[in-house]
Amino acid sequence: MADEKLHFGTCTLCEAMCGIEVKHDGKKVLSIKGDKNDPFSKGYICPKATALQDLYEDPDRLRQPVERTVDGWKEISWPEAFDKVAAGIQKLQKKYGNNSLGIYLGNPNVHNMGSMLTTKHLLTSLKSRSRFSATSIDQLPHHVVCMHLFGHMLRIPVPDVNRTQHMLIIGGNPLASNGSIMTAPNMRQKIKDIKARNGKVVVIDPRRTETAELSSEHHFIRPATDVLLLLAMLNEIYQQGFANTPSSTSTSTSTSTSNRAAALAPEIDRIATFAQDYSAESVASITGISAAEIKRLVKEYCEADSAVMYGRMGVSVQEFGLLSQYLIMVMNIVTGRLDEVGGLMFPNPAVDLVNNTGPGYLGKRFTRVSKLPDFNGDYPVAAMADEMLVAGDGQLKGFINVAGNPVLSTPNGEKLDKALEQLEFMVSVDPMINETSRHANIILPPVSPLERDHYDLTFNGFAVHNTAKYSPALFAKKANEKHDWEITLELAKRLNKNAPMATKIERWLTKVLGPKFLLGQGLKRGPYPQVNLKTLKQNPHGIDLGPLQNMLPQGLKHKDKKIHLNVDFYQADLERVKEMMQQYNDSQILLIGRRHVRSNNSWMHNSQRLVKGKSRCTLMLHPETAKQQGIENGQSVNVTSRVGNVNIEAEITDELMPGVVSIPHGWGHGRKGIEQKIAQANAGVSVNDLTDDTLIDKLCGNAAVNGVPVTLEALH
Ligand SMILES: Nc1nc2c(c(=O)[nH]1)N[C@H]1C(S)=C(S)[C@@H](COP(=O)(O)OP(=O)(O)OC[C@H]3O[C@@H](n4cnc5c(=O)[nH]c(N)nc54)[C@H](O)[C@@H]3O)O[C@H]1N2
Ligand SMILES: Nc1nc2c(c(=O)[nH]1)N[C@H]1C(S)=C(S)[C@@H](COP(=O)(O)OP(=O)(O)OC[C@H]3O[C@@H](n4cnc5c(=O)[nH]c(N)nc54)[C@H](O)[C@@H]3O)O[C@H]1N2
Ligand code: SF4
Ligand SMILES: [Mo]
Repeated sequence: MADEKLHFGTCTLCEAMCGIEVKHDGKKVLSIKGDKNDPFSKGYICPKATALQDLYEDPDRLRQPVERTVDGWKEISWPEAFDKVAAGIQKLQKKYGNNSLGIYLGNPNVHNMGSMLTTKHLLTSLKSRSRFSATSIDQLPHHVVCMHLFGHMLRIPVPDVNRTQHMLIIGGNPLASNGSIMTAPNMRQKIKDIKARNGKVVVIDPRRTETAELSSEHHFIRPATDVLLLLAMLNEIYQQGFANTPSSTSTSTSTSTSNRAAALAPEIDRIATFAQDYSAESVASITGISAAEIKRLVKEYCEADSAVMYGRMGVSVQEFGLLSQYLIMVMNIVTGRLDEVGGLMFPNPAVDLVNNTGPGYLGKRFTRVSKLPDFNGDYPVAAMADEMLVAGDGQLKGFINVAGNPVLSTPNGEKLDKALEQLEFMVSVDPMINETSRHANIILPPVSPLERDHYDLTFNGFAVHNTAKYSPALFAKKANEKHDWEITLELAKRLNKNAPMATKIERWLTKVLGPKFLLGQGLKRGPYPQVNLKTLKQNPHGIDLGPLQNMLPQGLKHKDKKIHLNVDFYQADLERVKEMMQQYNDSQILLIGRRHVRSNNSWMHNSQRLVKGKSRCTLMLHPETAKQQGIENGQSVNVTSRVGNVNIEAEITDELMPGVVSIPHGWGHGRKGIEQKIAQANAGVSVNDLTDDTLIDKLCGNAAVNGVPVTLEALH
């Protein structure tokens, strides 16, 4: 057809950064396919990419601000909405103080170029320390470990999956998630490639996942006991003489002669005794992995030509998430796998956030009620409801929620639901009326992904191959619609009239020129002279910047260019491990989460093409566990935890380890007042009505949503 056109862009839904080729007629999407010429994703997309069209067309998506009134939601104009929001915030802060306004930044912020470049203005203008984000139910441990060791929270190494011979995946399911803190489209092919070059992929997971099925080997692990396995593995590395560190090489049986990373770590010798109390035998029964298997895992990992150990959500969001991620990093270092081809390597993105942001800090301040540490100015989400509900000086009375749905996505969602209901003033910057935004007085809706310019500022920093790609918006937004960055800048302007002149100029320039102006500046400061807005526009499929390169020691951000192992800080947490081991109750049934390739956290369930078919919000459990509990397949089960209970259909499968049950997160659209017809018709229940806001990793405040004790009761 004559008026068919092609547009090239990047899918912003998950971390994989897949290139897309959109056929359109200028107004409507005709088809969405993978862009074969994208040097990074090479044509790969998952089923969610086509749902970008559904987000654009969704009749339930708000196009204009709405205000909650006694007669329901009323559309109001943008100027009126901004006036009311600014007045509401100012009134509240005048009455109760600046910190009485809480702010939550949800995950889609980091997938949105405009938000990434302008949110700082909103945060400054709000003058509140009561900040929260999804980081503290996610990758917080990665940030803390990398801040300590390498000197910056974003200097995070990723598996060099394209070249490794041995990959150990602990608590990650990239076949469903498409990878995380490892931007790597088409992990199915990458795992097949590792196996095809006689390499090995080993998965440690309480569920035999899609990834485990494809891998060379899978081991069930009892949820939230990874720290014990990891300690035993570290101990075994030394016991078997595989530690390849400067002072141990002379006695080591390892064939490698130099370990550049370990040589940069002054405290490396202290690691030799770090895990000495944890033999493979001592952890076998609790973890469910035999001592012989632990020893073999270590031997094969250490003997491989190249190898990488990678831990993700399953390990991060549990009670020992931080110590576990530390142990994973330390093992990569002592075995000589850090900053080596086929090991754990540092990406070198064209816009280098590491050199443009602060290094991060842990525990400058603590939450008022539960005394949990902040990280880089963000308090843990697990503390959010208490800060709203517990009366006293500093109590949160108002809330601004930007691109988040914490009622479904944070622990003890039911409690947060109630907390939001009693606030004096709430604003949501969100395109949907959902479980969280339904509590807002005013909702400010941004446009959908196909209507925005995009350059991935976040995930190029975690990519397993260096590339750069910019795409202008496919469709221009309508006159009455706004971008996230426009909403942010307008609020900042109204709330911070006395900002310094430099801030005012930057806000004004961004408003006039758009965030791509800031992107251009970022590229100019970046490491690749050949990458700028002009060359990116000339290369709509993206520019290939080559495989990951060595970055040590120059990539280290500590002034002394050393790796700071911070042994004392992590060693102190072993007390907690000891206690856990002594009190361990192996008869408890433990709850874990799961992801599905057709779902995306809590917000893609209003797309018919993604939710169609059998309900995926089921309680998975092993036949043995089902039998013990008198539960039959398809039966409704009441699942109860310390904080709540849900009724959910049983799906009996030997994919799960006995004694473990799994419910996916992000469902539970059956609450009143939600306006997403397809999601409501496929409501499911929220696993976060069971997860416990007091179950946290005390070392950093990260939520522990894996390994939650529950009881089951079959309903008749
Ligand atoms: N039990 C359990 N809980 C979990 C997890 C788990 O594994 N188990 N995973 C956790 C993880 S890793 C994460 S990242 C969090 C996610 O939790 P959140 O960060 O709270 O994100 P979502 O629940 O996905 O909600 C995203 C919201 O943003 C809106 N939105 C989408 N795009 C945009 C946009 O461009 N602009 C704006 N303004 N809004 C937008 C959507 O409509 C939706 O309301 O959940 C966490 N919660
Ligand atoms: N399709 C889809 N893709 C997504 C998302 C989505 O919701 N849907 N969300 C995106 C986001 S925000 C993120 S952060 C990433 C997450 O990316 P991943 O971390 O790869 O995602 P999960 O599927 O949560 O993988 C966690 C795995 O840990 C296992 N696990 C649970 N408890 C334990 C435990 O105690 N020990 C061990 N060893 N394993 C355990 C689970 O069974 C699961 O297989 O995915 C991103 N991509
Ligand atoms: S894998 Fe992620 S980035 Fe790629 S198409 Fe699917 S949702 Fe989009
Ligand atoms: Mo996440």
